[in-house]
Amino acid sequence: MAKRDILIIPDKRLRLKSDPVKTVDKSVRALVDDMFETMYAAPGIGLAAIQIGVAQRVVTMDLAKKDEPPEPLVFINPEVVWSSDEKSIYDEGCLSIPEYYEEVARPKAVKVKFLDLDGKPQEIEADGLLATCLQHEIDHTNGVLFIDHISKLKRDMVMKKFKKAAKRGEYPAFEKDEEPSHHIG
Ligand code: GNR
Ligand code: NI
Repeated sequence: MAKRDILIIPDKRLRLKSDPVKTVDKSVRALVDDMFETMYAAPGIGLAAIQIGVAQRVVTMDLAKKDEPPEPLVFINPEVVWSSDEKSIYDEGCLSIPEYYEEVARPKAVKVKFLDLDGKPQEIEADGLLATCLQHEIDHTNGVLFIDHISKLKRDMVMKKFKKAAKRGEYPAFEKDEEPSHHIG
């Protein structure tokens, strides 16, 4: 088990479309272990593998409250197969966009098919926070971030702030942005 660095925007890897897992083998279980360690340490309620730089369609989640026992959930190759017309609004955050929160409207309920850790096909119907989080994580597997669902004005402001922070080296896990900075400080 190892805690991994979480990629922060504008890291381009966050825009990759992840590959489906072909076989749920030991290497996938090792990845899931690292993802839980990273997610619990952050702390976050969900994590997609691409957030630690692995472009595979693997998601971990734990929606248990602090005073409740852990409820680790794993979704491999998750896919929305039905979503409600009714929308719900949730104040979302993302470990790859630290300390930024904004309201996002998404389908209130979804049906998601996925593989479990035994490689067995499963399907769940979710609403509430589970539905929101599943959609947020499935977006990550497709290179989509929650700021893609807010206004362009807000998204541009967030991107600008994080590009500037990256140039200043404010986040240790930051990858260098394209242009070199012309000055120090
Ligand atoms: O920890 C997280 N909290 C959260 C809150 C509202 C909606 C979605 C999330 S997921 C986020 C962790 C994360 O970035 N997962 O990709
Ligand atoms: Ni996220």
